[in-house]
Parts: sequence; C-alpha cells; structure tokens
Amino acid sequence: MKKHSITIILLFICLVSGWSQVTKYVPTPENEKARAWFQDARFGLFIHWGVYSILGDGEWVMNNQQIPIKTYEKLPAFFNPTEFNAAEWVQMAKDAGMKYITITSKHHDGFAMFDSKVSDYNIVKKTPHGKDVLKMLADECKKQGIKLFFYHSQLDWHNPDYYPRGNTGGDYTGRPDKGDMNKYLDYMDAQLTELLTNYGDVAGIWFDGMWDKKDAEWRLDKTYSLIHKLQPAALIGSNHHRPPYEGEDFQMFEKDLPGHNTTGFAPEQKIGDLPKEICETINHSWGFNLQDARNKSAKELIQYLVKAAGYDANFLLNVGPMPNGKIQPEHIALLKQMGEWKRLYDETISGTRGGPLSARDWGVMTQKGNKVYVHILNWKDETLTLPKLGKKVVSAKIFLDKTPVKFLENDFGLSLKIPKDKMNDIDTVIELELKN
Ligand code: FHN
Repeated sequence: MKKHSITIILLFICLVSGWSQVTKYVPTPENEKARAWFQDARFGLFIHWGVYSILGDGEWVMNNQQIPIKTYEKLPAFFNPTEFNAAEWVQMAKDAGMKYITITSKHHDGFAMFDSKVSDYNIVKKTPHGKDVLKMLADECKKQGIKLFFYHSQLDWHNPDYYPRGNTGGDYTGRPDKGDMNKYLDYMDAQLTELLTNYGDVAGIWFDGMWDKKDAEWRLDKTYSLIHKLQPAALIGSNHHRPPYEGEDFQMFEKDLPGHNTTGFAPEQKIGDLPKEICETINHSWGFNLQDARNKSAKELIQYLVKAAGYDANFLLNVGPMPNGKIQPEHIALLKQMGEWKRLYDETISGTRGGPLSARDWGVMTQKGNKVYVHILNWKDETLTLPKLGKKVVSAKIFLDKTPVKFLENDFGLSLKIPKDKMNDIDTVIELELKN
C-alpha cells in the first residue's frame, strides 16, 4: 500500500475512534468533586498583598507611577510585616462565613510572595521579614479547615523574558528590548510547580494577566496539564475576560455579575457551563490604598453576595492588607457584619444553586432541592407577583422565623403577600416549598 493511502486510513481511524481529541480536557473525578465543593462554597476572601502595599497606592503603583525596576527593587527592603498573623486572617474569613481564601502568590510586579527557588526576587530572600507568608497561611488554612487558592499573574513587569512586552510594563521598566517568552513561561511553570508541591493541597490557581498580550502564545495546554497532573483536584480559572479555554475548571467575572459588562472589561465574555465566580473590592482598590476610604456598605456587600448566588456564582471579596500585615479595621468590621448576616441566612446561600427564575430588578432566587429562596432586595410593595416557577408551590414562609406568607397561584403567576413588619431593608427572604 502506498504511504499516502496509509496516512489517509490512519487519519480515518483517528477520527472515528476519537484519537484526534486526545488534547480535549476531561476533568478527573477529584476535579469534578472539587467543582461541586466550589459551587457549594459560594463565598471566599480575595487577598492582594505584596511589597507595593508599602506605597499605599494599590498594586498597580509600579506601572501607574512609572517606577523603573531598579527603583522598585528597593521596596522589598522596607517590607517587614511584623504584625502578620495567619491565624487571625483565617479566623476573620471564617467568621465572615467565607469558605476559601485566594491570595496573590505573584502579582504583575513579578515579586514572589513565597519561597521560590527559581528566582531570588521573593519575600524570603529580599525582605527583612524573611518568612514565607504563603506557607504560614497554607498551614493555618489546613489547621482551620478552609481552602486556599493562589492568584498568579501571568503578566510580569520584572522578568526580562516576558517579551515582547504587552500593553503594560512598558519602556519605563528599563528592560532590554529582547527576551525569550518561552523561557519566561518555563519560569512561570517552575514557580507554579513550587506552589503546587510545597504548600499541601491547593484548591486552585487563579490566573490573571493574559489580557496584557491577548494574542500571544501562552502555552496554556502545557501549563494547565502540568497543574492538573500535579494536583488533579486543583481548579483552574483565568481572568482573561473571555469565555473559558479548554482545561479551565471555573469561569470568573471581574467586578460584574455574569452577563453584565458595566466595567467594559469583558465585551467577549459569554457565560459558559463551568462553575462561576465574581470578584469585587471592599472599597475601590485591590492592593492596599491609603487614600481609598470609599468602602462599600455592609448592605451593598451582603446584597452582592446574594445576587452572585442568584446568578449561580461565588462571591470573592477582596481586601488589601497593610504593609505591617494587618487588615484595615474598617474592613474587618464590614466582614464581621457580613458574617453576622450569613450566620442567620447561610442555608439560603451555601450549597444552593441559582434559582428557577433569573435575576430581576426586585432581587434574585436561590434553590436547594425542593426549596426555593426568594431574596427580595429592592421592593417596597406588599404584593410581589412572579412568573410561574414550573412546579406548584406547596408552602411559603418568611425564612427567618417561618411566619406563613399568603400566596396565590393563577394564570398571572405566583403572587406573594409580604407582611409589612417582616420586610427587611437588606434582604427579605421567603422560603417556598415546591411540589416534588
Ligand atoms: O490587573 C489586575 C488587578 O490588579 C487585580 O488583580 C484584578 C483582580 O481581578 N485583576 C486585574 C485586572 O483585570
């Protein structure tokens, strides 16, 4: 048989048997289990912490103030977070009702907040503190039973091999006009290997920065396979503001509810089938910003959590610790208020999925089994009429004290009569039981 015919036959066999799809990502059972856990968790703490906190001007300060690498490299010598207490951070997150923490292992400035052997530009080698804060946090998370994700910036303003440079970290950095992107990606994979080898079970890697060089070859397949091989249960998500790529395990939405694009970050972002997460700041900054006092109110934050759950998404709420290692007291107070609310209403958030109706102006729904929770966030009238839910309603009550709520189902839909004295300014939750 001629060589040409053999190739065609082999190609045919490949297509029929599905061999051509060998690169298609099939999550392992551990990964599927982790995805379900993630969806049930619904609430996490985001932490942006790095040497930039010293300047009190957010995590983009290097780029915004056009600080050359040689100058920025002076910062680590001043980073001495003697007040850092991992146990306090974890306890604070748990008290807020959060089920996981996502912390920056390396942000765009390229400085590793962990003990990296592949680069000296890290917290252990370059700061007087000299401790691996990520290890301390990982150990504490394990002790207190809360999961830990690592945020990792693909974009790097420090490494010369991050070349060609992207839309940020330009000439001001003082890097040479040459570099080898593949070498940079090897370096990134080596740091990820460290993170996934030396810190126990890692719940996932939260990537950020691909948007800096949208059309570059990021070798996602290689990096994602490496992560899934090292820790199959670790979930991969990436803040590329696009629909998920092959190999990702959850989809994230920055500062927006899924399907909204008020920030303008994500014009191409369609909602996929993966578990979803939205992230938001407690004030208006990710990294510590001395002048940012525009804190969101407890009501806004709780309503954000509720809306996220109604959109079938997790809420990852960010704080930017100060250079001394403490979290701003006003942020701790807000998280405490969220925790107080969540202790009462946890059943209507944790372990739920988005409700049978999509979000409306008045609020959202969550559901668990045959229970549907109607979260009324913005409604003043006593009667609220919803479209029919597909299944008959057996009972309706105020979730908190089980006071019966009058309801009427007819051709116009489902009308609920909310007792005036039970209306709650933050969230009036009505529990509906649906016929099985
Ligand atoms: O540039 C980053 C920013 O500093 C921060 O980390 C956020 C978090 O979602 N993500 C990037 C912007 O898309």
